[in-house]
Amino acid sequence: MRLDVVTIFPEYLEPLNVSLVGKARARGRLDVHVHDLRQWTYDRHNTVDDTPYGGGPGMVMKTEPWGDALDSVLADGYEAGAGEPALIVPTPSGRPFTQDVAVQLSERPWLIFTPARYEGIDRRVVDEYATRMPVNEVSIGDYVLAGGEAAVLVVTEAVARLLPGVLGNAESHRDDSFAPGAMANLLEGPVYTKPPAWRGRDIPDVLLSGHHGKIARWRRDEALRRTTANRPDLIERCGPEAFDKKDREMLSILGWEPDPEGALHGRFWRRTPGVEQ
Ligand code: J9N
Repeated sequence: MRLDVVTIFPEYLEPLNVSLVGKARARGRLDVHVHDLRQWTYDRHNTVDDTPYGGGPGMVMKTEPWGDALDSVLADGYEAGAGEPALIVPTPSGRPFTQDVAVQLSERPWLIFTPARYEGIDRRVVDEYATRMPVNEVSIGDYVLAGGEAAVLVVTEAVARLLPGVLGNAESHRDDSFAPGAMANLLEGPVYTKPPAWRGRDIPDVLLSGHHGKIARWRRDEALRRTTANRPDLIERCGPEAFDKKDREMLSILGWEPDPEGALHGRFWRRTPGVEQ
């Protein structure tokens, strides 16, 4: 996979040289190109932004540097035989970046990222390149960053670890929380390693029992406990078929019950009124 990043802060992308993404590059799975947007400015001040039409606060990134940068990156990549590009634009106004989106992006040969500072990029840039390639405006969460660079690191790491040969066998991603098909999309429960006693705290006995059936059930119960506590939305949207008898028993202990009107509004589970947990 080829990645291009065009940014006014190329040094912010230094983490792409280390850790998992760095390893993917060393293993030849990723070919990363970081470009300084100011290469494509021609005035004394290397201007990349200007005031918004219609007024308002902040600055808008100008069309010409982005257009020239993207034309140049596209020419380079096509010449190198990178395949079909997709443009990724981090913005708080984008579609949520989820594990499913990461999987889809990991199947593409070439991703071009355009992290913006200020109040974003002149809309005509996105509209222009959308006529030439798929454009994904993505949000990594409901909070506002100062710029898209950190989002590029997030998306890149989520995608890189899905590439064949990047994660070792020991760290494979079949059981990830949010991996399509993982534990019916429950969060992972707690994990433990040696020593068995630490500062007066022991490991749950079941994990030392060697009883694989009981261990699996305990893990599932802990996953339900953590998911109801931290992500009730994930439980609510589970259909009636998502949980077996023992799951439903645990959900009842945790103060959850089937919503009798579930089929009407697509929320099949609700907190049992008046039960604290
Ligand atoms: N999810 C998300 C993206 C962003 C920004 S701010 C400037 C570019 C991208 N904030 N939050």
